[in-house]
Amino acid sequence: MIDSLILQQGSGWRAQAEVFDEIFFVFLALGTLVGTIVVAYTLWNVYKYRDDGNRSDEKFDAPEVGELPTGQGGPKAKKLFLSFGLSAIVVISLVVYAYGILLYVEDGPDANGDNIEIMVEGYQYGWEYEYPNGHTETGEMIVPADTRIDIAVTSRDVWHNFGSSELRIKSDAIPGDTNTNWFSVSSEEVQAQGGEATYMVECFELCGPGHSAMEGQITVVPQDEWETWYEGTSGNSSNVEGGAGVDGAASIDAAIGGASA
Ligand SMILES: [Cu+2]
Repeated sequence: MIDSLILQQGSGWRAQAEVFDEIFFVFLALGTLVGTIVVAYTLWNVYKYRDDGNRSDEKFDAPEVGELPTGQGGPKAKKLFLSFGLSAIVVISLVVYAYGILLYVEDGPDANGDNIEIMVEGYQYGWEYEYPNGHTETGEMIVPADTRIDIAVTSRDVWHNFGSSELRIKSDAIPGDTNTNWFSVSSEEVQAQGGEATYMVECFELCGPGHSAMEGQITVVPQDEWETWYEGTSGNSSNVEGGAGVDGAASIDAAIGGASA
């Protein structure tokens, strides 16, 4: 069963968390490398040009205030252009790399129409999710693994911000406006978390006295389990306590009661 899940489309997709972790690592590694070189070169020059008591002022061609150290094409100019050139190469490479990878985050993986669209509505103080069949859940969003989940985030009262730190997703929830985002959790990850992957949802926009308690949860279950649960949701039934009748759904419904309290 696990093998068939791994072969599902989507298991090869990169999660936003993976992409952002890679960008973070690349910037950290490059920053450390450049920083080490710059500090080492500085220290080497401090040592090389130290005052050892044998100064010869006649040979020293110091730049004056307001003067660019061109050195009339001498070694000073070479160092200046080498330093600018290397910096430009590093910065431009990082811009091109980060922009390319962020385009993937923007568009998301190609789901061939098999994605699931969920409306997320923030309110003081909680989250309500509406599924394509009209079913609504409060507090806990239950989604299948290996599936691209598209969320359309809005608010019914004041400004909120729907986000999950672990999934690295975050969208403004603004009344009268809709912001879209996506996420996908692989079945390997669901298996690794014991058959049900959970991610904390928080409000990231100060929205009133209950803001700090405005939490929710994203629960990712295997696809077949999710389909059984979803078939049991009859369109407009809202927050049926323990009514889904699936093994996984019993704990799911119990959690809803706790999260929306
Ligand atoms: Cu809020």
